[in-house]
Amino acid sequence: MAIQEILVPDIGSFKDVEIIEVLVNVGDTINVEDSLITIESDKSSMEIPSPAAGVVKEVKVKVGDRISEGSLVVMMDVTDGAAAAPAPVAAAPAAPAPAPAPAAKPEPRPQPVKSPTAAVQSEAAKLDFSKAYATPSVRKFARELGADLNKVTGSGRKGRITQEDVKAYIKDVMSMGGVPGRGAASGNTLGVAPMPDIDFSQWGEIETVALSRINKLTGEFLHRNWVHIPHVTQFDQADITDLEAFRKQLNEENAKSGMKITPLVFIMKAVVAGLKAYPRFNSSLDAKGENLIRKHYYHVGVAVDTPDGLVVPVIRDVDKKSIMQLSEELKAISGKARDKKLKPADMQGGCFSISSLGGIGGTKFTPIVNAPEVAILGVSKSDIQPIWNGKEFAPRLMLPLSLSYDHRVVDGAEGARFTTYLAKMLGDIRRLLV
Ligand code: CAO
Repeated sequence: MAIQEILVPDIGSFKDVEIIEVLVNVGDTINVEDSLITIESDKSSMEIPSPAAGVVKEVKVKVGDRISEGSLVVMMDVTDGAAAAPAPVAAAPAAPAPAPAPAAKPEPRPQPVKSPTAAVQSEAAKLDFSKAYATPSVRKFARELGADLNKVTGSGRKGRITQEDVKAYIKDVMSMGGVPGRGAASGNTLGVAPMPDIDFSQWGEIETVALSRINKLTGEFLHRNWVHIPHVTQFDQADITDLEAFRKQLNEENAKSGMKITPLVFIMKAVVAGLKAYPRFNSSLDAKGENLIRKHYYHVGVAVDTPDGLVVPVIRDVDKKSIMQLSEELKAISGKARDKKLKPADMQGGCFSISSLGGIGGTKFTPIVNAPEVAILGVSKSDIQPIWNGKEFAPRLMLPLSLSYDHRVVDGAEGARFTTYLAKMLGDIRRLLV
């Protein structure tokens, strides 16, 4: 044991910066890399970690003091001899972030297995929070709950992440049926090298734009589903020439009411017919992957494009609603989504999702299954094609369908049967009545 001065290490271009937090008290037992103080410049904040383990004997700084490299922070009764050289520091940039300096990435400490949440905590312990703008107590809180701080949007001063922000993030993740921290951690569990941290400004002018909360959450779920679900996408097309003529007629008849019917509502009805004919598509795998939970209700999620990102509100009991009711509900719920008024419950309980890009364009795409559902239908823009009718080529309006499904639940043959069935229903919508 020896009393040792703990000094501010090399902190790059930071000089004469203000201390905004003192994170230790006399008598505290400190481990190597525990943060001692937080300093803040105009652009970012930074935590100064302890290069040594021991007991704090004297705190030599207070909030508001200004420090530079070499300033004395604490006197410590050192128990771990690794103290001699001050450790490099990990910067926590505020938005907009400056080009990050190469940051030391402390090895995560092993987490004792104590509770059912230990696995999630241990995954969170592996995450690198060095760029998250949060105090040590908030970092600790996030690790305890297994939350990935990199995905939390800060509401504090200069975008600092508060404990409340972590709680709100956990609430959002849970309400969408997820596990905090798992999304990002899943990349690590594959043993894949992390994405490199690149300074793009070396090649030209750049700007940094923060992802919205929806972007972050959606990204986490898409990543999780992409990694966990063995996807197959089946392509097909439906002849909607007659359906389109009927839809146009309905729209003309309803012109005064202002109600517009799009192809999507007919597709929803055809999907429900498909779910009834092929019930494996209306199921979910249980958590152990040993049983299928078959649903006897027909709630369909519809992907809605909003300025803040993709959301998938659910329209309930599609089997029990008319084309007009579905049109009204689709209009209302997509409006609610774009006005950011959806509640978590509006996005839960779906059996199957539809992602329609038909109003935009494209010929086909491969949507990602919206787990715990087992399939999703992508719809692209219809166009007129020459179709052989046995005697000649006739111009027909063809609708491209892209069905992605979880291959653990649905076989390829069943996938092809489902799209063939959809095409048959959409080709002659009278069949939806049978
Ligand atoms: N082929 C050709 N035209 C189509 C079409 C199709 N498959 N689907 C819709 N259209 C037409 C509509 O009839 C409408 O035409 P008019 O204005 O002439 O009447 C126009 O395209 C716009 O339709 P819309 O997009 O407003 O309405 P919708 O009912 O088809 O879709 C909604 C509603 C909320 C699903 C849609 O607005 C949306 O947000 N789509 C994007 C979904 C998305 O981002 N998916 C990707 C997720 S990642 O997998």
